Order: sequence, then structure tokens, then C-alpha cells
Amino acid sequence: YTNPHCVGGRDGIVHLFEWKWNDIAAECERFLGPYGFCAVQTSPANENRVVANPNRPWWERYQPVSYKLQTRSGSEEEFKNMVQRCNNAGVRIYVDVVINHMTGAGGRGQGTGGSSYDADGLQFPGVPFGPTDFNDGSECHSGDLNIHNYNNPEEVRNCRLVGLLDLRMGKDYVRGKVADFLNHLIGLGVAGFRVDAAKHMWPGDIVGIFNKVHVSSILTKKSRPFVYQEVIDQGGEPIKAEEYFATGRVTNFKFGLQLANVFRRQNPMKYLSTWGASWGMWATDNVVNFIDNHDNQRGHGGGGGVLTHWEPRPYKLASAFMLAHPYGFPRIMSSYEYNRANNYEGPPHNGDMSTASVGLSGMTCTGGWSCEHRWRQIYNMVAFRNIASGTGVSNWWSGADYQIAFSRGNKAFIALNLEGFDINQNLQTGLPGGTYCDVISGNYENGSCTGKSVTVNGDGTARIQVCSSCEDPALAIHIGKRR
Ligand code: LAG
Ligand code: CA
Repeated sequence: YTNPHCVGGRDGIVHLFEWKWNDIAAECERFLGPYGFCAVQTSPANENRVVANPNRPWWERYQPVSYKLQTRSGSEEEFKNMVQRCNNAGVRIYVDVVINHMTGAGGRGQGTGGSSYDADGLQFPGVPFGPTDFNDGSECHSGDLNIHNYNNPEEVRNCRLVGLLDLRMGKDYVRGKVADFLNHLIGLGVAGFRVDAAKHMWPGDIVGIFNKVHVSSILTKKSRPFVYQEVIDQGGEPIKAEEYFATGRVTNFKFGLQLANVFRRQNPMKYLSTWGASWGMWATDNVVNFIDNHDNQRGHGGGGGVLTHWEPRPYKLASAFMLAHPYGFPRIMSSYEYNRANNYEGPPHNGDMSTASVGLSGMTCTGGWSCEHRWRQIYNMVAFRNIASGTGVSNWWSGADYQIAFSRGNKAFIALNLEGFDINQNLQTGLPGGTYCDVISGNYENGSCTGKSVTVNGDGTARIQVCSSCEDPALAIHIGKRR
């Protein structure tokens, strides 16, 4: 479950949050494939509650009504087409699967696929699930069936997360319905899953579900799908991320918090020389790392404190560091803009609330889509990471507290500066002699660098200059962009 099944030396996930399936398919072909991304994380693909108040928030997609593949991102036909086109472009699809619960308690209506639901009577005929498929007072002892006490693992797993009707995962019928859903996705060519709210399910129940899940049709025989489980473990609670290793990786929530401290100059960057598991995080093959996600960028899901696209300068530096460093498997967030006072806002939409298409102007997205994955400083570092694959950190250098540089074997080299003065040093880059294009300030186009260039001497040393008050105080070079 820990193998991401990347094609041909690719690395990294981009979460195309709330994108339509047709737009994702096009993005795989025109951008993600050519630029070396391993995979896309999609928004939940199954039918959800239509929430009218507030008007169609992003979080309605975390309230399942059935496992029909019909949402504002598109139909099953469009989903299937997306998976095929992305796989053909060498890009894997991982789906965000919401399996711990159905809708919030109370109310009745229709889902995005036209199925009815009755959250008062615990009826979800589109699956079908009925009252005996949900935890009640026999499993949950909190009184009102909601979770209040995160120090009580039984309550966290058997009661309702923010009032969401909690499925009775111990029941074979429920496991079977969930497994059927996952198998359906696998049959369409999906390579992995982000398991929503994993902390709210017993690890043994997740094992029980995945025991019913097939090997993926697009993967080699015997391969399990890639699984990364959303477990918000920032320390200080009894439920630990490591309880979930039997069924894959976990989302590493410590990663973004630690890097936010460093890149906000609250903890010296030079300490990153020991970055990795020794910072109280999990082993490299157990984690999916990220600077921010769709929840914590808006203060949900353990949120607050992380860097986001709203602070582009430190965000780009932290992202560059994440991608330059070999620890873990990285996920890049691709956001849309929203009114930060109303952080429920759904994606850019048309007059009828249907999701707007992603527009493009050159390399940049338009129409309210932020597309961090198309920022040069980020996509060029995906290429850096792919080229550096299999090498460790070497030639570590730190000048002042907030000035570092390191190599990845003889493939790549990066320097980062958050001091008030430039780096201007003769450093060992580990690279073969030659002239390289800095991929932070520019690209390599038609035989020349559009940004800075760096001359590496025959002995691997180079004069490294990194500005301090400029837009991007970093420099990155690798053997794929040598003049
Ligand atoms: C997750 N991880 O464990 C998701 O990443 C996160 O986005 C989901 O919550 C959560 N688990 C449940 O899948 C989101 C919002 C919640 C929202 C929920 C359901 O963060 O705010 O709750 O999705 O839509 C909303 C209201 C609550 C209400 C609840 C039930 O905000 O006030 O109690 O719906 O009606
Ligand atoms: Ca639960």
C-alpha cells in the first residue's frame, strides 16, 4: 500500500481541489505528464449532499449520499475518461474517499446524483444503508452521539465527527459496500486512495475493508493500490498515526507546521540539516508530506499556522525545500481563490453554481484558480526532484542561521536564503563542470537560460550568489538544465 506506482521516475502528487474531471484530463495531457508529476489527488468522486445554506460550500463533498460517481466535478463517464487519459499521459489518479460517514445528521433531500436521502431516518437508499448500518448508543457513549473528547479513542472512532452519521464499520455488510465502491474505482483504473478521516475509523476495520479490495487493474499483478490515510496526529493525542501503517502511509501533519516555523524565521533554517524522521516525524516510506492542504489552508482539520498560497514568498521557498529534500512523498496543493472571511466558498462557478472550467493564459491559470502547481518555482522543482531521485543529501552548508545549501548526489544543488544579506560563497555543488540554468529565477529555453546561470568548475565548486531582498531568495540547478 505504500508504493505510489509512479510511472518512469516521476514523483509527487498534485491535489487538483474541486477541479472538474474534464479539466483534470486536459491538465494531465498538456501539463502534468510533460512536467513529470506522478499523480493527481481528486476531490471525492461519489455523490454528495447538495448543501444550500451556505450556498454549495466546498465541504458538501465530505457528506456522501451514495457511491454513485456523480458530482459537480462530473459524471462517471467523464471520470472514466479522465482516468484513462491521465494513465495514458503517465499520470496516476488517487481518489479522496470518504468512507467513515455519510451526511450530517438531520434533514432530507437529494444528492448530486439524484439519489434521495433521509438523514433523520438514517436512510440512504442509493447504497443502500439503513439505520442498522450506523453506530448508535451501543458503540458510542458520548450521550449525544457526537465526538467531544479526543482523548478517548473509542469516542473518536465510534461517534459522529462534526455531527456526520458514523458508519458501523464493524459490520460486514458496511465493509462490503465500501469495498465495492473502492473496487469500482480500481476497475476504472484508479491507482490509489486518500482515505478521509482515517483517525475516526478503527485500524482493524480499515484492514477488514482493504482485505476485500482487489489489486489494481492498471498495476502489475499482486500490487495493492497506493493508500494514504488522513490521520491528524500533531502529537498530544492518544491516537497515533503509526496505528495505520498496516494499510499504507499517513498524511504527515507535522511537516507543514515545522516548515512554517522555519520559513517564517521562527526556527533556524540551518537545523534542517537533520530534517526527516528525527524531527519526531514518521519514516520516509510511511508519509505523504505537504505544506498545506484544503482543510488547514482555511483553518479546518487541525488547521491554522501553516503557509499557504496567500503568502507566496515563504510558500514557494518551503515548497522548494520540500521538493528538493528526499524525505517522504510530497503532495502539492492546487487551490482556488476565495473570500477568506467566508472560507466555506466552493470553487469558481457559473451562474447556476456549476463549477467553472479552469482557464489558461500562457502557463498561468485564470478564473480564480490559483494553480500553485503551475508556478515556475514549484513545477521546476518537481523536475529537480525527479532527476535527483535515488540520491541523498550531501555537501550540506549553512552560513548564517537562515542560509543553507545542499546537493543531491551529483545531480542537483539548491541554496536558500532568508537572511537580510546575500549569500555570496564559493560552494561545492557536487555537479559536473558546466553552465547551469537556475530553475527558480527562470527556465532553460532554446539553448539559453531565461533567468540566472551558474558556472560550475571542473572540481564541482561554484560561486553561489543568492539575493536576500528579491522575490525568490533561492537558487536551484540540476543536470537536466545544463547549457
Ligand atoms: C476530513 N478529514 O478527516 C476532511 O478533510 C474535512 O474537510 C471534512 O470536514 C471531514 N474530514 C469530514 O469528512 C469538512 C469540513 C466540515 C464539514 C464537513 C462535512 O471541515 O466543516 O462539516 O466537511 O461537510 C459541516 C459543517 C458542520 C456540520 C457538519 C455536518 O461545517 O458544522 O456539523 O457539516 O452537518
Ligand atoms: Ca467512525
